[in-house]
Amino acid sequence: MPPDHSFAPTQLAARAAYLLRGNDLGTMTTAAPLLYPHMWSWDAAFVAIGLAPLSVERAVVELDTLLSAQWTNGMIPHIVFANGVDGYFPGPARWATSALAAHAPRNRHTSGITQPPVHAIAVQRILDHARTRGRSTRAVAEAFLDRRWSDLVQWHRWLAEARDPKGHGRVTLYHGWESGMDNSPRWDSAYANVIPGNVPEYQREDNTIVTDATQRPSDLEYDRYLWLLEEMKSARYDDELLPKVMSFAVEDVFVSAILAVACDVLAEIGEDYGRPRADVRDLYAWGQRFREGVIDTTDERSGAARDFDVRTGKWVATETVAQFAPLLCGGLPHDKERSLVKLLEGPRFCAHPDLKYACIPSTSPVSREFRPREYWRGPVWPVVTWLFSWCFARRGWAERARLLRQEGLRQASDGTFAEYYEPFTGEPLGSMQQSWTAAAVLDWLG
Ligand code: 9WN
Repeated sequence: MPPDHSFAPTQLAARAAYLLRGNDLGTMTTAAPLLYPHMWSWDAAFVAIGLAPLSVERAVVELDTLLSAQWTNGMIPHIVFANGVDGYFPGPARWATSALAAHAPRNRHTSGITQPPVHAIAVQRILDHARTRGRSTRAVAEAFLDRRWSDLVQWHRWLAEARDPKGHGRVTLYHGWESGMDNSPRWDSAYANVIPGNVPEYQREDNTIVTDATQRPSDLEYDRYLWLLEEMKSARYDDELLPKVMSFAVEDVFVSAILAVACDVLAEIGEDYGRPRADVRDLYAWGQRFREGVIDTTDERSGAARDFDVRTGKWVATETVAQFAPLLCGGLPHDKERSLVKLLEGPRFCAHPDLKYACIPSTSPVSREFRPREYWRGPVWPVVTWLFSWCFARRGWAERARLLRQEGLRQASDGTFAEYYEPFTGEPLGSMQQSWTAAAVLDWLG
């Protein structure tokens, strides 16, 4: 059950800052102290957002560490392993990217897949904070932009080209982990066609840390996750071969919407800081393409977005947070957008009468797939609340942004900084001391 105390904003911010300090290994912040003792790609971006109000310099180091593990094809890998740290499966030996992947960095161990491209948002927050500081801090942020601009553009280019070769305006993923929403009902039908072959023996570590099995993916799900690794390894993580060998291939509408926003954000930064015009042009063009790709998936009446299963050629409509992807990037005609906002703010989502806080549950409580404790199948993820509140503020929806921030902070005021929360009781679930939850709080209270 949730602790019955709640922290006032200043105490909460102090605790969040203390947490990030505690999870700091020096040049990378672990996603969580026990469950995730390494750097995760989209976690690192959110961590940088949380660090920026504390120290622009330290936030820059976080992104530098991540980008120094970027693959030479442009991919930012989903995990950068901390040197000499065990405690997470699958670790470097299982991924074997250093031995197999031509593009993997030689000086760092990484996984061989990617994660949602929220990094441009972090760069923007860093520059925003730097502008309020003295000259030397501004210089650090600007030097970072000089140093990393082409890496960031190359990252977006890789997503736009290697992961959308046919120009659909949607990012193709080859593993549910790439979505960041690992076991969401969105992927059930695609995973049903993943038939694990000869999966080398393995021992899960996650369930020795989160021992309540109802909060984590099942063993069968893990077999499939691990089988997909074997398929990737058989293709040596080669971008050209993955479409041919992978039994899981989906166009993810949520990641596509994030990419659309991130391209716009990076293009705006490029304009403000005098970056090459050709880069800015490409970024705006990708932003537009992915926005259109997202809008093309939407239901005629409700405006709800869908994923696409590349293997079966079928659209996948689920009552999950992904339906609201168009609200992140915009582009829906006015009427459809109004319907979609109504869906979000209505009883199937944020105004469900039993919700403890008016945050967005990962899966609608009225959906058949809803499980209130099970990872991406129902719980509220604070970092998702943050992402929506930030996008809504960017879109000029100040009141909606304020409400999400208010509810997100009420939920987080228990001070556990949980990975996710049970939507009806507010019970903190998964990992405690999760870095990106603290980061969201720090940005909200910044
Ligand atoms: C697999 C680190 C990551 C997040 C993901 C979340 C979870 C990993 C896991 O933890 O995934 O990548 O082992 O379950 O689903 O979004 O980035 O916090």
